[in-house]
Amino acid sequence: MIRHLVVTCTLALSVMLVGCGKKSSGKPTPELAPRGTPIAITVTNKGFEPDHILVEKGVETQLVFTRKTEQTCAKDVVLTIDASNQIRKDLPMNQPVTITATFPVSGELRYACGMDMISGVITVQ
Ligand SMILES: [Cu+2]
Repeated sequence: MIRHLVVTCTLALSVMLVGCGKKSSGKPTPELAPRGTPIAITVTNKGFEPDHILVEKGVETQLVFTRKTEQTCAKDVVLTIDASNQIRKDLPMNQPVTITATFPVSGELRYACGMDMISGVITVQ
């Protein structure tokens, strides 16, 4: 009985902690994937999913984009590393496209469609 109570309290506490970790957008903060794990990003009717990812500074990271809808304009993706370094890739339907990149500076970067209407955020930590 007591043990059950403790488990319940721990659960409630972790729910509260998760709640505090949320950004103002109401979406949970992304978690850092283990090194070497490709990060999958899907293009759906809602845009990029997920639209916020977390990567480790200075570690080569693979982002695998797969477009699964014809309904949005995101038929390509532009990843901005810095002012002089942009990676642009076409996103053919249902075909995973891998971008391998290393992020040298911590902060926030963006990935977006070619017209910059649909986008996501990369937090480099
Ligand atoms: Cu667009």
